[in-house]
Amino acid sequence: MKITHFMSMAASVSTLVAVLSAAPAAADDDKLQQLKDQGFARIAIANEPPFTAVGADGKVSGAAPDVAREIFKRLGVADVAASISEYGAMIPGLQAGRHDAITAGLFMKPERCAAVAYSEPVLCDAEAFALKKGNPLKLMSYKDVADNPDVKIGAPGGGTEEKLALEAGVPRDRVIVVPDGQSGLKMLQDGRIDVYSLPVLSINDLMSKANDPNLEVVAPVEGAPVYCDGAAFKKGDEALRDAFDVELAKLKESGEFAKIIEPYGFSAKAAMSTTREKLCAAK
Ligand code: 6CS
Repeated sequence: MKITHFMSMAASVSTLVAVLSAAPAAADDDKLQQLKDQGFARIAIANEPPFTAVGADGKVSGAAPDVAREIFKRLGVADVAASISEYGAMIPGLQAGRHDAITAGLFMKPERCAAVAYSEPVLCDAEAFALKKGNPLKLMSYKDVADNPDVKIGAPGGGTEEKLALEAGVPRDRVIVVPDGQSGLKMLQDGRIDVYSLPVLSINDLMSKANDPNLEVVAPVEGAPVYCDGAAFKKGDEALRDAFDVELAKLKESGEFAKIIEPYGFSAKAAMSTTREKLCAAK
């Protein structure tokens, strides 16, 4: 192989290596324009009031979609189109391009922050237990569940409560995946689970509608953190996320953010007193 040919070969290989190693996650700076042209943003929700809700008429509401709808409107995207997903399937769905954003109360945690581009905080809440009246098993924490080998806990698949239970030492076969609130209540009433765990506002919403005198709420669950969600965007869509954050900050500043979320029971102050950086770093 002549030197010149070898050198040009070597040069092209090193150039190729340089290009590949420098290539950022495919930044999609015109994602916002795509959504404007599309006329709506496809959002993932769980249908867990008051975070997210789908009415009998198909209307999407809940604090997270209401905030997202208002912000997308200000960005020139006319509306949102929601699809219901299990929490554990939301991030894979976003990464596969089935959603443009997750606006569902998907709490910020380091492992999730590594997988998506979160906005600044939107909805904060503590964790709760729904259980038998009088709390006969004296369940105040996920550790109490772990310490009693007879106790079965229900929680959303891929959700925070499932992870908290497993981290507290509850064996996998005593953590029962519950697809939605109604199912969780029924399983509790039928004795298939001894405790059902969701965020406080979700449990309170369920219990207020169930109006079952044989059940009660323990809130907050001892030892569990207060979590906050943000809207979650695909890695590479940081330009869209940043545009969302600009409008979110204006909403917070003007008081309109509080007007949207506080009727649902959420605290604007809680979301405004923390940041994505702090929440994504929290252990
Ligand atoms: O982020 C989560 O995993 C949790 N968020 C809500 C609003 N409900 C349950 C879920 O596990």
